[in-house]
Amino acid sequence: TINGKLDAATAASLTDLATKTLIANDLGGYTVPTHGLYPFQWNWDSAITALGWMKSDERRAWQEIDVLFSGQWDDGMVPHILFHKDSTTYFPGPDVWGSDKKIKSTSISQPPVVATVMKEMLASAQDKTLAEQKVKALFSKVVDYHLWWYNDRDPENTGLVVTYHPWESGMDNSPSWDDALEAVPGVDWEYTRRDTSHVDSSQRPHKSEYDRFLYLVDFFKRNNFDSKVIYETCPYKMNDLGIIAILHRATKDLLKMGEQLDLNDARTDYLAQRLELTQTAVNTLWCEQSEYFYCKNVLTNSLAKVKTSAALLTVYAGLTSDEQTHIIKTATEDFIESSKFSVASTHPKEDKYEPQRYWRGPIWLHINWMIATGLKEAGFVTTAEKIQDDTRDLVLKSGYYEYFNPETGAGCGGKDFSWTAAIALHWLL
Ligand code: 2M8
Repeated sequence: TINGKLDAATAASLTDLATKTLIANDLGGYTVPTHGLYPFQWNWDSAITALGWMKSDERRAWQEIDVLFSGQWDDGMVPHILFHKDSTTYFPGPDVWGSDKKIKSTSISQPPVVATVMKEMLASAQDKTLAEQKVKALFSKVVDYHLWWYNDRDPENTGLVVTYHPWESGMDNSPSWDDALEAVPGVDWEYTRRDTSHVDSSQRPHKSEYDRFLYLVDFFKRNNFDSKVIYETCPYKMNDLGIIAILHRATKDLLKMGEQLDLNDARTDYLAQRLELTQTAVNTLWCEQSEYFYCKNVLTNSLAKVKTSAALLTVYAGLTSDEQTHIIKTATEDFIESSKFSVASTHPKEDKYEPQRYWRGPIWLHINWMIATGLKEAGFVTTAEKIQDDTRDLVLKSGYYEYFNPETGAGCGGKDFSWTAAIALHWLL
């Protein structure tokens, strides 16, 4: 790159490739993350992917969100996977999850970035009439979704929602979950994974983790997806900084969209109260000694003291005090300086850092976009631009892979990946 910018011909060919990647992954109204490895609609992938569609087809971008909400449960939950069509290339499929909804789905959600994405789509839309019409039609569904997070996952008004599954965090095998997962039994039945037939097993979670992931899936089914019972008895309950930060930011963005289009109702006042609770409660995840935010195992009331990039999202969420903002900015720079490419998902100096094993080290472009967005808004433009330049270099070097090795910049996991292409279109090109 020249001064971090691409020459016009390179930018045009990368734009073309990214657009073609989305088209190739389009199954008619929803986009799979990549064929084979992930053959369904994933919640936060879809939201991020809509940002990419905005560059070539605004109607198709809004349709992505419409189709995502077509799978919303009556209680407001938007599932983490919608199994629109059968596929044999992924495990665990709809039968293992066992939910009985009109559109088959999983029974957990994923980081709720969708309202933030919609706000960006509204702001950047060429077709404002379409955008406003879509936001108006979707608004109460998104409010329902956010209310579900706060009421279902924080019924005691602690200010911090809980998550019941590492797959819900989207950061599947982050070292933040290691201790909490140890207390979860493994399943005692045989199963065949599909992920390791698409991707080298050295880049995927271990069997010991899958055994526990599946135990939890089974646990939800055995308890008939009963929110109250699961809240009281789930053997895995975490305060995940990723979900908490993304939800907080998205709730603020939702309220701003509502104000902008005059869509406020009494329920938005309630969401504003929830924001205040989180703003205070997040400090229970702050460790004074190490000057860092950590996820918390709610069942043992202990912080998972491993430095991951999820904590860097607190600035993007606007959850930090002025002092904490500076500390997290410095911590982000430390992440950046500790590997050739940034931002590693686990700090490279951590014992548990593994540069190519999924969420234990590799770089994910949508996380980079969120971290950099937060820093830029907080006035740290140089650091934000450094992240953006690194991200561009990764795409230039390796293309639209699922995630990237922070030491070598090599692409890992699935190829021709939707959210990677979408972030390039939205932010890099
Ligand atoms: C990964 O998670 C799925 C389960 O949801 C899997 O490994 O099978 C995660 O990276 C998650 O964040 C992502 O949404 C999904 C599809 O890209 O893949």
